[in-house]
Amino acid sequence: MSYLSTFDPEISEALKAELTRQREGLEMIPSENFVSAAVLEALGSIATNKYAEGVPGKRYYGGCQEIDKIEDLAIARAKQLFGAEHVNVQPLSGAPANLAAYSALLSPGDTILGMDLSHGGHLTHGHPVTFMSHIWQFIRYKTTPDGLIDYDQMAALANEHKPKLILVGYSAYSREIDYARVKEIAQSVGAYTMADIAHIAGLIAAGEMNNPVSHFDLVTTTTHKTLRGPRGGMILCKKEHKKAVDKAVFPGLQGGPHENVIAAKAVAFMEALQPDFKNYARQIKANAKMLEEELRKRDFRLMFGGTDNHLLLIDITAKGTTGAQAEKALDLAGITVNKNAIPDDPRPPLDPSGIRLGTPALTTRGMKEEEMRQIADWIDRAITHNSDEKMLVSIKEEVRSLTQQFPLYTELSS
Ligand code: DSN
Repeated sequence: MSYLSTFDPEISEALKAELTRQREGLEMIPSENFVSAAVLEALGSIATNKYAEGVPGKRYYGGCQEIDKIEDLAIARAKQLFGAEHVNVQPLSGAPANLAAYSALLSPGDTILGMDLSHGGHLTHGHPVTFMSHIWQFIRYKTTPDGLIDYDQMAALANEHKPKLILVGYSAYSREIDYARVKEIAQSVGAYTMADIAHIAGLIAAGEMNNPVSHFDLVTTTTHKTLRGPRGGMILCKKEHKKAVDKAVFPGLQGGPHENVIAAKAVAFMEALQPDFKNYARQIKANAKMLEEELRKRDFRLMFGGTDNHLLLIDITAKGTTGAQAEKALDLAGITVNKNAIPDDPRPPLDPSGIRLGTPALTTRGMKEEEMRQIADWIDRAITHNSDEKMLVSIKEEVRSLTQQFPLYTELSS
């Protein structure tokens, strides 16, 4: 960072302060993680200088020999990780990957059946505030009162609306997904299938959750959540969709791929192929399960009946507070979570009824069940005393001393 601190002290100082924040706090936003120093190095590399529109071996620019090697490695490793027939590693992130996936298989005006946002879906799965919702007609299924995906409702809606695509994969849903059942429903109405595995990609790669890749037409993901790579996206698909997917990404929606990010993706995929990544994924789940148990003991109202993955969605109004108040109190206590809607939430999106929390980043730091017990206690104390500033500051001190036992980025100067 010496060049940066000399040339641009303002940015340098902000980055240093952010490093301190990441080191001293408990990162519990389930979609966040800490990449390795090797991933950071690739991300900050000279590959950012290169234009390489097209795909390896078929570029619109000269000088792509090394870039082709990098992108080919990223593709080969991603195929191996997920058992995919084809992978496009160029999507800039999850939302562009989803847009490209829809446009690869559908025509404007076609119908997509996806999960309601408040039941755990994602904005890009058809929320009316997105531009995509003007291009395609989205129908939404929900979860049952027990908190499981309502496959019967999915089947009934599929029958009624004859969608061209059925979509699963969620950003706030904490249970396993029955891909074979979804495939069956899709086949009964001649629909394509797509899974957005952004949140759980690392767990799937490690064999810790069901893998949709062999059942489904398209699978999209980000690379920066449980997969622990750089911020980015990718699309995995059957060979028969290769051409359509590649064309949809470029020239359909994107220009030059970010090859430094693709290099960092390749490094992260290599990391995920190591035997140790399996232990990491297992521990993410074990930590989430321990948090579930400890929070349940303290009368937290957990949505969807608990967790099978890395996250928990909690109706925090049952504790006499709101999502925004809880997020703020926990922030002051050094615990970062995000406010989140609960199913059919009567409250507004900027101050919903829930909070969402997860264990991938804590697990990367090496924290285990014992730390989860302690963290559940801090969460409870912070929520119960959310307007007691002294209490929140004292929790923050305790949090800081725990984080010192789990050093982060020792390779980087402070
Ligand atoms: N924003 C991501 C998340 O937090 O889940 C999803 O895109």
